[in-house]
Amino acid sequence: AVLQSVHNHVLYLTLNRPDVLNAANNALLLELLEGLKAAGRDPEVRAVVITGAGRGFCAGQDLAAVEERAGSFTEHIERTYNRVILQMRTLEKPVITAVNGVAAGAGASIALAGDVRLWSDAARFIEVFSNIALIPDSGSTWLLPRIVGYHRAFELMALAERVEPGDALRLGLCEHVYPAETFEAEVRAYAERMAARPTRALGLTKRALNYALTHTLEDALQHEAYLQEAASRLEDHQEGVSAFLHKRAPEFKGR
Ligand code: LHQ
Repeated sequence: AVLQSVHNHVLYLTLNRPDVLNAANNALLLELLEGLKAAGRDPEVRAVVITGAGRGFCAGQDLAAVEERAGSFTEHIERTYNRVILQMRTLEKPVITAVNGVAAGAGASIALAGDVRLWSDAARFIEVFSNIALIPDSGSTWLLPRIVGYHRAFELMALAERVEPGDALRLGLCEHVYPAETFEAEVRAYAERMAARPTRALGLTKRALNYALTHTLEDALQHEAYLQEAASRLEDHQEGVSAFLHKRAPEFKGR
């Protein structure tokens, strides 16, 4: 249900149930989770791209596969979606969501949870949950209001409005929009540029940002100082300083 390939230090995780716009069944969620975990262990991987096969990104929970659920909704969500979202946010490498088509429900949450969100001009974002009288999950209630504010988030959720790429850029749901025809090549070039950055320092940057989102300025300053100590010991830091002093481009190794 998820295709994996590594190319020039970028791991591509391609959600692959195109007939149902990559709606998520258990296999898809667990394979996505395993792929993200493996990315954390593999020093060759310096950026991760999550994208979808076919014309969709991810249509959320496969509504025809809910019988696969072992136990309650709560247990299902905790075992699958929540772990995927937490793994994306805590993986100390850049996670890029390459939103090739419609992202709905939990699929919209996954699209949003990337560190960088690249959209095709064919992408659409829908907090579709209220159409089936559910609440937004997989972190949407935490992340979306932090991006667009409470009121815009509520309206998007309550009316299940379809957000088009122009509005997504304006609202901050994505960083870049590329034409569908060149999307794959643009994503590849972007991801490789990201993979050439000082991976460990970016991992610590993620940790600092995530910490800061839920702490006071005083705590965040202290946490930054602590993480900076770790960053200062990285090989890439020595390389960056040396490159600067010798007026040449740095060659980061990701360690
Ligand atoms: C689908 C789906 C789908 C199955 C398209 N399932 N087949 C967490 C935990 C526990 C329980 C419940 O929920 C959650 C979190 C959630 O994610 S809840 C939200 C679940 N997702 C939805 O409600 C979205 C349902 N899909 C849609 O609203 C539309 O398909 C969208 C707006 C995504 C796309 O519309 P279109 O571009 O018009 O495509 P389509 O509707 O024609 O879909 C294409 C095919 O994909 C179609 O099958 P068919 O056999 O007719 O070609 C759909 O049935 C199938 N599909 N989403 N979630």
